[in-house]
Amino acid sequence: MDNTGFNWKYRLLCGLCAFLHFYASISAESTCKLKAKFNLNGYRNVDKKQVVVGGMFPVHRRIASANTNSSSVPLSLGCEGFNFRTFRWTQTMLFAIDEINKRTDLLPDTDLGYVIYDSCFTISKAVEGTLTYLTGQEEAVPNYRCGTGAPLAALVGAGGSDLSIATARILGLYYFPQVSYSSSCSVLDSKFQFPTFLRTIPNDVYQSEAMARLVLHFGWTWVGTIAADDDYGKYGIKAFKEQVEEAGVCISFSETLPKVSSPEDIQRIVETVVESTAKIIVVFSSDVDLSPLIQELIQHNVTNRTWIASEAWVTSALINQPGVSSLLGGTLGFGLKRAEIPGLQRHLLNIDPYSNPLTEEFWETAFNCTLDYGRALRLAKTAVGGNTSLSRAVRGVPEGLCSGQESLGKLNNTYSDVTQLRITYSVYKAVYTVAHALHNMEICEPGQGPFNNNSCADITKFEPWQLMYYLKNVWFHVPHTKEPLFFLDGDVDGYYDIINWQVKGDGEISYVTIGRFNSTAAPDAMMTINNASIVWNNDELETPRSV
Ligand code: TCR
Repeated sequence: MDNTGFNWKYRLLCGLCAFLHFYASISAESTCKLKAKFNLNGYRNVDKKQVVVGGMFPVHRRIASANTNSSSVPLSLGCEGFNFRTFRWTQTMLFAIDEINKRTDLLPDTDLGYVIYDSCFTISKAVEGTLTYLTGQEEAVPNYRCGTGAPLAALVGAGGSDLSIATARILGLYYFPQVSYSSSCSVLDSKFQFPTFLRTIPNDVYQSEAMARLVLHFGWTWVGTIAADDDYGKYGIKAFKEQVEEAGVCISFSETLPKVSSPEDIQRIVETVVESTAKIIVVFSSDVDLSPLIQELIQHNVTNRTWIASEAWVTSALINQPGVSSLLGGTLGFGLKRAEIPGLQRHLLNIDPYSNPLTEEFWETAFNCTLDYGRALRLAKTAVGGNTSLSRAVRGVPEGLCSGQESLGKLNNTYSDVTQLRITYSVYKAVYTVAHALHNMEICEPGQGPFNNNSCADITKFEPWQLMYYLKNVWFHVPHTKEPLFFLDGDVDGYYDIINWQVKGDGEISYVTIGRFNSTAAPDAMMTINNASIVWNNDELETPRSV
């Protein structure tokens, strides 16, 4: 029996709430709109139990502008701005699930299925997705869930901290676990407010501390700050400022990046940066929010500054575009622990463009083409019973159309770039966390369980709080890296590579690790920096002064 190609229930809530399924599927009829569908792909291991894991990723960068006309039925807004980096995270979740389903030592009697939502980088979409997930319906009715059979495990997500804060409040009401791969904001550590929130990314208190130590390490006493207009930016920069100000550093300027594109605001920030005598600028922001400012600074030929990067943009291809080297060469920043994930690249390159509308959109955006031609060709092939003479007749793909056979490998796209698997690795760890918690639930011996009267939970119909128990107590080694993973109050240890942007001969930037920060080390050994290996802006070897 083949259960390796097992892929069931893949739903993407994107844009107009279209929900999609992989391959052929069999669905039990019911009045529930988002009924669990089981993709059997011809085969299914009926002996196995099933559990659904939810995933939420900011695959699009924003929602399309709202229709403010209140005289017609309001519709859920569509999304735009496809993000290749975050789409890679989505595919990594599928890869991890597939890997787990193939294993015989982890969850041997249970198969994981998945439902994935696109939060479009927007709180309202994240809330919509969470309610849909919890209730099992397209139009979510709180406190009501359609019986879909397989129990829901946890939600892996939601992306930015502002999104996770919103989703964690809803999930917390039901004591439903959430495991985040990228929400690092310090407020999320409050177990009182977010009782069921855990994360595989370190809390930003460590990053703010590391940034402050970095500034003090080089003796800089005059710095400017720029923060995104969200919880990540605001809390991150606040903690940084408190620490450096206490040590006598003065803040030259504090700017906030607009969430919704605003040329006037960007212009104002450019002027501030240009006019300030501070040579060190600390930026706590996601790459998406920072990108418009960087474009504008390049237009103004700004050089001779040293940028301190927060983790969200330190290795981002959206920021590291051709032409940034004179502005951003010499940048220092904090990157999460990096890992190699064997087999991931092959999985990424083997993606089937026709799986669902999101993969279609990915393909069309990546190759700047329309896939309809390929679809037409396939239909034509089936019509003539697999006879390819028709396809041969129309072999030359007309311009602007693509066949789905294009080579992703040749494209050099961020999506399949596996050199900087940092958040991607965090996604991988989050999925494994859920799998290990479920595994421990599955192997519970009756009479020796952790619940009332030493009872166990039943993996076919457990309560969210029962899974929460196992998640809190999870302890395992992450495959391939052997890194131990466990939570202390839902948080992991703070570890960062300190990365320097060094400009190579061809003008390209390479990320060189010049130091480390480790929150578990003794206070004076937490940060190690190799000063001599740093290359500063404009290829200077001497540390810039900002006093
Ligand atoms: N925490 C940010 C979001 C974020 C992010 C990223 C977004 C992080 N790293 C990389 C895009 C790419 C870290 C938050 O809001 O908590």
